[in-house]
Amino acid sequence: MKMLVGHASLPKVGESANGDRPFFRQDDREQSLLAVIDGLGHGPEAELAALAALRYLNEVSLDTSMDQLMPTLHDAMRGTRGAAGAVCLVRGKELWACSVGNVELRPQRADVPLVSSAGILGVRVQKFRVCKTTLASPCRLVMFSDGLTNPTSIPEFQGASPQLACDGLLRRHRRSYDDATVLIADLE
Ligand SMILES: [Mn+2]
Repeated sequence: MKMLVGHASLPKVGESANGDRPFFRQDDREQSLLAVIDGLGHGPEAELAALAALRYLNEVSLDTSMDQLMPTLHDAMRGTRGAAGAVCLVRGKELWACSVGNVELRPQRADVPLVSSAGILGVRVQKFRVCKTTLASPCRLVMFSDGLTNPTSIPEFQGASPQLACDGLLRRHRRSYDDATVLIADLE
């Protein structure tokens, strides 16, 4: 599926390390991997946890199933402080999604019955709840960390590009006392 992606991320006010990371990757067969990772707390240790996640997400084959990808991501992050995180894998019109802890996926014009998995990536997750659905195009996926308060203005940015919408949402809903990240993908 053709995809237009934007993201915006800021560390907690007064902190230079950012424990939050947005992630997007697409291979030459238009298989896509999207994620928002929120390292526990904030500061350098949180950033190390998020970077461990990104290292794995950058390397994993996009032919990997989500049922395999999530536990392997979890293992790749062991030894770090751990993180919350939402991950979406898109192949054609098929979407697999999984969220551990407080990173939310809010689809627009699509129904994604995702139930959050309890636990902490890299530390302890009992069961990865993977949701699979078929997307009706066009739709928008909005993923954000808990550094944003309930972003009620998502619909107001419906006509804006993913990047402008991310910038606007971050400006409007960011909590200054935590790292904050939003990622938006438009699927055509
Ligand atoms: Mn957070």
